[in-house]
Amino acid sequence: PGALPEEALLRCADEPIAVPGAVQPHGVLLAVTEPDLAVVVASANAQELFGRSVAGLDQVLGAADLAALRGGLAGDLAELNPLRVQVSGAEMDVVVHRADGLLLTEWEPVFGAEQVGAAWHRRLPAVLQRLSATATLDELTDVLARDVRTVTGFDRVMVYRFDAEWNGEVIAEDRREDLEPFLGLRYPASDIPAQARALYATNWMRIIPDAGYRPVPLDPPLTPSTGRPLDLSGAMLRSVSPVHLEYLANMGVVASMSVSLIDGGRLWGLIACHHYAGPHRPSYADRVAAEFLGRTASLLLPTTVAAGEQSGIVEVASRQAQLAAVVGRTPRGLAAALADGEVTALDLLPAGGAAVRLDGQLRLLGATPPADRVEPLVRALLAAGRPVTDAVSGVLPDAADLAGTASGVLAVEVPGGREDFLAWFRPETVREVTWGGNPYTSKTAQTAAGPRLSPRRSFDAWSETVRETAQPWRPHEVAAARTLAGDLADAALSRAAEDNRLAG
Ligand code: BLA
Repeated sequence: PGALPEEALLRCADEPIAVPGAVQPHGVLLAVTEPDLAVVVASANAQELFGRSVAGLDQVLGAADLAALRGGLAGDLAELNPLRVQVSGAEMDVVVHRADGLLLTEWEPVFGAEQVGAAWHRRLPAVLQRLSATATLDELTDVLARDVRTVTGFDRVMVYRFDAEWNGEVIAEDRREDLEPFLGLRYPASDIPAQARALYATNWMRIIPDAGYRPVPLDPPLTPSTGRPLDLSGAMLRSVSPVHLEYLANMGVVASMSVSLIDGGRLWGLIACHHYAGPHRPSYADRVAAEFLGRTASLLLPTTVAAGEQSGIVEVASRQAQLAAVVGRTPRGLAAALADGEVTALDLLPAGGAAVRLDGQLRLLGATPPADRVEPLVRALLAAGRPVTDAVSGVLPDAADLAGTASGVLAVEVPGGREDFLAWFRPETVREVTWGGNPYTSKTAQTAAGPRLSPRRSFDAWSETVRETAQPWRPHEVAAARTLAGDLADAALSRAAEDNRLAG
């Protein structure tokens, strides 16, 4: 009892996900030697599937299938997968890869429900065309979510993007109509711990067809040649962490699949799929199709993201030019022009609200703190030398109650000694998550290993870390704000000169 959250999160990162010592029950794993294909390690359900104990692959494969397997072993194993074979009249997909000096063969019976994306390769050109025709990250991820859902038949498909601290946000979603949207929801880094992210940065896909499954142990538990449990990091049947299964249960998820999105070797995000109605197991071919879409999107990501950032910069620059023109042609009443004109100060950059104080007049736009709080807030930030902040309450604890509108403030003085300023406000990013029908309930779960953080607890922990913080201000936004303030100062100077000339 009383374990610190950090300790519990560390335990999370200790989950031995590469060597769980067990597989999921929707298939059988046989690890064999090469070239004789003698079984060294088998999952405990092998006998049940094959109707006998298996000492070598030649006992279960027909001559033709055996020849096809042997023939493929010299080349790229990925090209062999899946090998469709007949075992005592039943069709199976066999998928192979190497680990721990052994050939790991995974056997998955083919079920009737395999038709969802069977004709997928015929649609491939259209799908690729759709993906590559997208111009923005929103479009790309929308198309990706939709097509992965079409191919796999999951109830919900999300595109999940990591931030610099490995927290994540659902940035695109396609779902069954009646489901509550998750779009825009954010999750803490601990929901996908470091060792899982490391694995997902090299292994593109994982599937849990039925999160209520009973793990099937490996026999023997320790591989004789290594003295360790078999490395299952590349195995499609790998049994997943019990913590994660608890997480899925808390979310009401029965089946889960995720495909990595990788940008230059770095895990950029995940395509995360949920099924709620019951177990769901897309065929191997359909899973590969989803992986293919993830890989293709991954190739398109860097240019799409860069284009988006560039267009954000261009957008701010063009608004800045428009506002400069307004300032240039408005000799009097600039506060009103910037607040009520066709292009306002709030349009300059993405923000929830803005304040314009010119010639002693204060004008507020959008969502801002109450009028009587704005000026003291901005002056205090300027006085503290922290006019640009995404965590106001860290600078001014008394302003914590303004987090809903002003967790982030970008303030600039208008030079000229009139105490004029411009300010932009951003709200805190945290939003409460309400799980329709299946609220997170358990807080700290007691397990044999001691207290563990449940997903609900981790969300609370994350909320604490990001509460009262806003989207950070980008350098070009700060620069544009300063330029506008400079333009206003110039306008004030030329107006003063004009007044002097008229008076003189
Ligand atoms: C794994 N956590 C995962 C995975 C996802 C998430 C997608 C990959 C496995 C899969 O495909 O199901 C998280 N899933 C999400 C999130 C959403 C979603 C954020 O749909 C948002 C909509 N998880 C916790 C805590 C721990 C934890 C507190 O919340 C640890 C104590 C662990 N998550 C955890 C572990 C794995 C994991 C260990 C690896 C599972 C594995 O591959 O074995």
